[in-house]
Amino acid sequence: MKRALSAAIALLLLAAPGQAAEHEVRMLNYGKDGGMVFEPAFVLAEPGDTVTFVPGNSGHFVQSYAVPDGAKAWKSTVDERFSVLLEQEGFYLYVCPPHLMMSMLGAIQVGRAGNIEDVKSRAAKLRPKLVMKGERLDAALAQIVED
Ligand SMILES: [Cu+2]
Repeated sequence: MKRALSAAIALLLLAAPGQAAEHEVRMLNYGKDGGMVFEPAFVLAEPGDTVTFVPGNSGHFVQSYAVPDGAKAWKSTVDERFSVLLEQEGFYLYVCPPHLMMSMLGAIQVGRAGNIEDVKSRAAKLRPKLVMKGERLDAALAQIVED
């Protein structure tokens, strides 16, 4: 039954090409767990989807920290909306550089996360720079959907 359902869903997905989703992530001074956050901090996307970072408060921007091979790194301008078209499958980690110490960071998975090992080794280098709420990085990595 479960398998039949997944097959039906897969068929639906195949039957609807070009239905790229648009995801929105807000940059906030005060999130649900306190402090500066990207909300939601994790987005599960498909190739062709777009993520738009929206400033909810001022002083934030977004810079990629780890991207899959073949994907372009990105960096936005402070206080401006910024969209990223996600064409490359894999796991992406990003940060708000001025608030890195407070673990203002997030992650996006696009399709299969074939670059997990690379992301984990990059994350190990990032972890010591996180003074407060470093567990957010662990939480981001815990979101990796393996298949
Ligand atoms: Cu920030």
